[in-house]
Amino acid sequence: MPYWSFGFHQCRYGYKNVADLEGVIAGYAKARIPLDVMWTDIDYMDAFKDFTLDPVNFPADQLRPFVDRLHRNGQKYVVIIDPGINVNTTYGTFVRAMKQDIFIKWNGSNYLGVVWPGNVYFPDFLNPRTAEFWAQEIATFRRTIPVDGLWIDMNEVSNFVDPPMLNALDDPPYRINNSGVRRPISNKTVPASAVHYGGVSEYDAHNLYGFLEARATHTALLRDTGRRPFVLSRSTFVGSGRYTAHWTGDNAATWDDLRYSINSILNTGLFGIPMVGADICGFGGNTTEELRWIQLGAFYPFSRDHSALGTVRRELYLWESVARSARKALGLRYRLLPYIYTLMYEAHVTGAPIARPLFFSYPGDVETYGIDRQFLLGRGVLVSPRWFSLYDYSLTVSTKTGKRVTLPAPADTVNVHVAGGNILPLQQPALTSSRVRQSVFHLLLALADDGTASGDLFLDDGESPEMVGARSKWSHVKFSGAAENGGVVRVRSHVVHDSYAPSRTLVIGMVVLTGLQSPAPPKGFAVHVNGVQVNASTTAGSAAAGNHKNGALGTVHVGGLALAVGQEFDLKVVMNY
Ligand code: NBV
Repeated sequence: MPYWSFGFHQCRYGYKNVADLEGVIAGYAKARIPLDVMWTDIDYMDAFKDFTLDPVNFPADQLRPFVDRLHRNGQKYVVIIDPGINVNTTYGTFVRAMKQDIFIKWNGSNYLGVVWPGNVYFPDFLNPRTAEFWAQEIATFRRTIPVDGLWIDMNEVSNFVDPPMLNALDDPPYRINNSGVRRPISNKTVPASAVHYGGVSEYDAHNLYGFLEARATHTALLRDTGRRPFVLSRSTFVGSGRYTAHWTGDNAATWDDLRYSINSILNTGLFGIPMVGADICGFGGNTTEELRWIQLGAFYPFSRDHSALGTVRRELYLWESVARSARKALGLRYRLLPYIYTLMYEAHVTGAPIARPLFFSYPGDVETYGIDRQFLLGRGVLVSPRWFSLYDYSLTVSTKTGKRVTLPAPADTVNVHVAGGNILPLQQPALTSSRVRQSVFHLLLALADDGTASGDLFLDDGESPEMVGARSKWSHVKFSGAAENGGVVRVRSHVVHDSYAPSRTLVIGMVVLTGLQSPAPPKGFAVHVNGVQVNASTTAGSAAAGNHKNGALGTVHVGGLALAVGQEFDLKVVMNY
């Protein structure tokens, strides 16, 4: 996933026109809430036809300058497309598709369904010509509106009509439970007796539709932009994580759905799709100020606010208390971006999810198995959202040793903790991820009981197609820290790979040590970098070490440093107690 896609996204079904979009972006900027990506749902299309623009509300001569302005501001633009192609001989996309003969067949001709634009045929993504057709349409559309990513919806495939039943495939001796009712398997989709390229039946290929569309869309974007694509798909299958992000579909603005979003994203991560999120604030129904979903959603791997047509607006700046929570939670997310992006790298090379259930890190602790109201980002960060229980207004969490502790959870705060033993690379919060990328790093060391900590940083340009490939430029740095006798803490970096040039100019300006066994503030410090003492008195900030108590364990800030990320260093902090 490209780096920018880890920023915050704003969407809604029902944005009226380009001015409406402009207003939302201005609202975020004015409230000083980060916003990386603006989205548009089916509202931008002309009569819901893919690759067209509503000539009145989203005309090219307004939308194009709008997207150019977004880009100049370091922001991105994503729009939706649906698979069904409107059967309409005045519609270029349809005419070209017919010429290529790429639609799903049924009973001797193209299968006719109904979706937003009315009558539609469905592209058959098993047909290699379809991917070619799709890529051409996307490239042509991008000449008018250079979207940065595509959102592929309705790809189960969703159909507004129930197809007639032709043969035994359409009515096997079992039914599906669809919205609580037992229905034939073709309910609201393409008939199971429909036929794909190579004679493959829909019965056999049904679950692959979203996967194949995601792959074709990913390939099309890659080919047209030369950059790492961003695709968001509603339907997925095993392997989809290679090509697309996923959101959990139409949830509701309720406390229950807020809660279920956690196990949904954890499951999806374990299924091999690390980039996942639920619609923040809830899609259906009217959200409330109190729900303040962003306190959780700011820590989904994919963080997007989205809502349904006709419901109350829920952009984060609309309520002052929500805006405050958003600045706080998203501010932390943006500081954590280098850590989260490094987790994307880990997901890419090992398959480990970004958001993980606690048992993923603590399989030996059976107490963690049932925990679905907290989760980990990587192995280092624990997110504990806040719930209102009618019996207990505070949150209980279990520690590694199985002890339960109660944390205060004031309304504007979401509990997020770093686990002892980790080193987190942090950057400075900003309103876009592109600004964050240029800022100075802080290294946060949370020492474990045994006084050690370790962590990773992966850096690249955030958009080259391959994260680690023969032609890619990237840097991977491993950090380790250890408390030694006599009040000494050593922090070392080991450069595993370094071909990304900015690693030489990006610097670590501060190292924060927490979890020091002696809670008493040290009386003095000496700081050495690569064996040379840094004179603490040279400037006020130079190796200036402020400190404060953190619970029973000490915390020390060592500021005024300028350690190039790509250069190995050995930092020695001597504390005199
Ligand atoms: O395109 C409209 C919606 C979209 O906002 C939502 O996120 C999708 O899950 N889409 C479904 C079509 C059906 C809306 C009722």
